[in-house]
Amino acid sequence: MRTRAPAFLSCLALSFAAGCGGEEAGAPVKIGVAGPITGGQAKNGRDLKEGTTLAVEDWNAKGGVLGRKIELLVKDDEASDKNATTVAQAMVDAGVVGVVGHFNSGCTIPASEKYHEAGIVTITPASTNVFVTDRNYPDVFRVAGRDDQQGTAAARFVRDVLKAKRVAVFDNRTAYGKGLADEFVKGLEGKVEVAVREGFDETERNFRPFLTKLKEANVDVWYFPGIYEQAAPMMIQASQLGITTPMMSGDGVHGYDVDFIAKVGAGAEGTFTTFPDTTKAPGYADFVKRYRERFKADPGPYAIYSYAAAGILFEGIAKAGSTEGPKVAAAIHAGAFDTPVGRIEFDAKGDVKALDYYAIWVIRDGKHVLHGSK
Ligand code: ABU
Repeated sequence: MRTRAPAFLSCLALSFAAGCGGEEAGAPVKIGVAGPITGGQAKNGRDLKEGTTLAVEDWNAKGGVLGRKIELLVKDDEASDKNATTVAQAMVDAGVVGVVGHFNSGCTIPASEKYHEAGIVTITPASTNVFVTDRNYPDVFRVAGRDDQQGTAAARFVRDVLKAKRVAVFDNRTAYGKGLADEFVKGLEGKVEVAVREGFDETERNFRPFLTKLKEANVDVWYFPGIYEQAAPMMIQASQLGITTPMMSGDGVHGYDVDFIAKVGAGAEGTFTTFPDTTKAPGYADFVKRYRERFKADPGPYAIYSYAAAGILFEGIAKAGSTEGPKVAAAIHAGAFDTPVGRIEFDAKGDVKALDYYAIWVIRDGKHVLHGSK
């Protein structure tokens, strides 16, 4: 396992040119953003990269942080846990102060082990598996919700609003997919029968055997908490098999209109998802306007969270008056941050305090709309 060289050695090497502290005076403050920049989840990676880029540009326009420019390193993990640890080591070697990322829980968990060992702050905008913060690392934060919150919200909806008697649950055996499926089942509290429970790899694209079981089981709803790259072919195959039972999914599908709704077409109508209602957040409209101006495209659902995560990292550095990870982490724990998704304070684990706001959405007329809205 390669980690950052002990601080005193770096200091010794740099001291002739730059003075102690391990950093050249006036050199840019390096931060990283990592996620699936390419591959089947590139839309997720784009949210992270562009949300963070906008925050870097905003801060640099007002002078950077600690009087130094911010330099952004973008690294691609292709949604693979193995790549994520390689990327993490590259970030450590490059001397980043903090990382916005990763997207996938299965990447964030191993990558943040490396960041934690090296004293680098991690703020994930999107990884919702409980274990990300349940390790209680003082330097790991997330601005997204947790899958125990999200799974419970989905289960309550299925149980109490849809009044389902029988459900099917699929998962793709990833930290996110299996973790959220388990939380959903827990949230049903034994009051709804799980008639089908199937798992398959995240590379699977032929869902007909599983969908056939679902059809035969005559369930009221099926739950697949995966990413749109699997959920889209699954829904297309369900339509081909004549399945009209509604699907419920989570934040891996919500808001990915081009990659899910456009691909699936009419078969996507009536699909439920869980995602916070960021549209009501005080800074949402301004963020969307500025993002569109900058990138000539609509932001995906996690772009605003990536912007928020980056802003918190920079403000943490400013409040700490230092780029040393433990000081920055302590400043983030102690602070309250006004972001476009609202005011954020962290609990001892690194989760957003008092966050329990998953809304239920449904796809209607080719758009995600709040369930129950006109
Ligand atoms: N929470 C959306 C998908 C990313 C993940 O947690 O793996």
